[in-house]
Amino acid sequence: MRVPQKPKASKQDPQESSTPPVTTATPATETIPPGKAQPAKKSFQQRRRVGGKGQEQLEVKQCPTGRITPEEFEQIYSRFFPDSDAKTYARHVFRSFDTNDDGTLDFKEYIIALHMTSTGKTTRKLEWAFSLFDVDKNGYINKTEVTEICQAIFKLIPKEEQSKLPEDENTPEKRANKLWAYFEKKDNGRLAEGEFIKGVTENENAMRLIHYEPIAE
Ligand SMILES: [Ca+2]
Ligand SMILES: [Ca+2]
Repeated sequence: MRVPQKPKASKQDPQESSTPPVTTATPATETIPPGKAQPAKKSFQQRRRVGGKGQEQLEVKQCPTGRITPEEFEQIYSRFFPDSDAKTYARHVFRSFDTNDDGTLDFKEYIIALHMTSTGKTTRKLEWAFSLFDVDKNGYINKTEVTEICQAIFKLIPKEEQSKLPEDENTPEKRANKLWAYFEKKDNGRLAEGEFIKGVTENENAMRLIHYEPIAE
């Protein structure tokens, strides 16, 4: 299993902090799911500022454990994808961030998640994308895993939008086939992280197919 580099932002050890600023029990409306690039970063900065102005008590009350459960994570995602089913995708994202496999996201994991997904560096985002696709965390992506994530991505796409997709990517299987073909691997082959990042970086179609960007309203 790959453990992400500890970012500078996580210097503050959650165990030592009596006032974790991440609210989880009742996600505030401004809580942005990791993966939503810039807003997520802003959200964290806002939270830190709020924490710095003496409102820690409120935050702590709302967040007694300082941990996010899969259900809470799904709720956060569902708010951002009201017209589709974000649960499956949220579960995969959650798994990719739950680096110690204990079934919850602690403060450190959450901060790493924000760092991985909101930093401007494409490589860091693609490292995260790799961990998202590596469903069994064995260090390789196979076609079954690509299909699984494509199914989750597909559920994020509102039905109306699905009907407008190109013929060769209008089902999860077609999307997976198209994406897998860009990596030039056999159906029973597997992709290491470097190959995945290189393949996606060199092909904008592959880059587009590994995620779903909601159309801005
Ligand atoms: Ca965990
Ligand atoms: Ca794997």
